Amino acid sequence: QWGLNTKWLGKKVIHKPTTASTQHIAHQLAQESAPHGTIIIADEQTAGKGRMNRKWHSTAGKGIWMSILLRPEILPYLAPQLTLLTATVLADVLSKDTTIEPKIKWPNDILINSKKTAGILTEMQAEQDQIQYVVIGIGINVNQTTSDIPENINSKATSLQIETNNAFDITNLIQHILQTFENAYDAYIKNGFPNVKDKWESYGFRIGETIQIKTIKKNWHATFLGIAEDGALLTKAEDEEIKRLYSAEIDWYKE
Ligand code: BT5
Repeated sequence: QWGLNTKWLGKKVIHKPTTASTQHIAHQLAQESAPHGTIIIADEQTAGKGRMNRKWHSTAGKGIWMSILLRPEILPYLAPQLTLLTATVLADVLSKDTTIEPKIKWPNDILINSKKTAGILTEMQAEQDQIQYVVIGIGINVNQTTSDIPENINSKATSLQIETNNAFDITNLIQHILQTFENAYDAYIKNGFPNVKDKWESYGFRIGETIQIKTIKKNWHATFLGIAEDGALLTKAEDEEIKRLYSAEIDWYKE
């Protein structure tokens, strides 16, 4: 059904018409020793997950709701690089398959015309200094019309169809994503992060601009310089101090 020309990715594909979350299935299969490269795809998710227990709306038949199980031989602290890698894969596929110019908003959003059309959720199971497995969840709004986007997010969310007035073949897009992902992942394992970083920055949202950064203790403004070799957000404050940020809240929409 999936007609993949991949070497290792998607040798095992599990397809569910409906499920709570493809992430749950991926974790279960990972515990049951499913192989590196196992894919779980759902037409509909009834409890799609974002980061930090946020909800991911997964309208039936209108998007790509998919998890990739990986067993990467990298150190656990580098796992966030896989999110950035995945974002470059999605941006590459969207810019090839559509007329759209996608942007990547650090760390995990794909934007079209400044609205979110895809999100990535990376979850890791590690013991000491070893990764047992990583699950990369990919959600892409494809064929939703405006009325399919829930009201509470319709000012900041969009779909490929809304932005292009075209309907897309979901299976074709999945094939293209998996083929592109396999090549990008193999290159990353072989050559490391520098090429991923360059590609990421070529799509980076608001690089060179002033952003507002919020942590529990304070708020400040800084110039967004790009990402560091380890995937952190690189900023320069008004006093010229260069900082790497790992988990601050960024207010991208103001100013
Ligand atoms: C994400 O979280 O962007 C990660 C989304 C990952 C979804 C995939 S689908 C396959 C796999 N299975 C799952 O259960 N999850 C993964 P975050 O950065 O926390 O963004 C969540 C926020 O985005 C929400 O709080 C909403 O504001 C907004 N949002 C929710 N659903 C959306 C949608 N369909 N399109 C655009 N924005 C959405």
